[in-house]
Amino acid sequence: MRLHSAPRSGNSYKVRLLLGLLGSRCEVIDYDTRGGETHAPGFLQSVNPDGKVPVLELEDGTMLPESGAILYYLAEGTPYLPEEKAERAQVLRWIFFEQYSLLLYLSRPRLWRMGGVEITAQRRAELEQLFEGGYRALGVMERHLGGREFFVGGDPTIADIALYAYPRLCAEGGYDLGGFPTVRAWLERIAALPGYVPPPG
Ligand SMILES: N[C@@H](CCC(=O)N[C@@H](CS)C(=O)NCC(=O)O)C(=O)O
Repeated sequence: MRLHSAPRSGNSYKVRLLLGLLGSRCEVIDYDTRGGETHAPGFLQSVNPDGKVPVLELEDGTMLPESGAILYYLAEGTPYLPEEKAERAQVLRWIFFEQYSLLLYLSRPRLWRMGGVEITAQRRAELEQLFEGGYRALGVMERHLGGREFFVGGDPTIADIALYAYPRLCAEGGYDLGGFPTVRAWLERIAALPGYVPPPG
């Protein structure tokens, strides 16, 4: 297996984190996403027509894009994906929540800061909306985690891995997790797991 990845990509980090927790090794091929490498014709043709990482290249050469699908594939048969049907559905619920209700709001302000993007009046207005959506999603996580150690069942699953990356990185975009003590305690719980891989610096 090979992981097509980018060094500072939070979505790629999710996969590297799970690989570490599972004690699995995988060749990593890094791309410069800001330099447009993932939109080169060769990448679009043979790795991912969507021009994004992460992509897991399976032993038979099949390309599997989308962090949630990759986590699901890698976790099959491990404690990170429960066997019970209703719990598996809950895992998927949180992976979809992360993609639709959390990811963009938390990742874009970080992306702009990392890229030194000029904050025009229009972008400032957009940032306000992003923070509003992001804090709302963090509130959902805070409420769900009240009285729980992990998102689904009593042990860590790929729901936690999918949800971990961007809240862990969001301070780089200007977020303040001060009002989310339960989320912060959960972040520390994940960071204490054996095999934990630190986020991109
Ligand atoms: N839904 C996808 C999102 C992947 C994504 O947005 N990847 C970013 C890096 S974190 C990327 O490749 N950006 C380059 C681009 O869109 O040009 C996933 O969860 O894997």
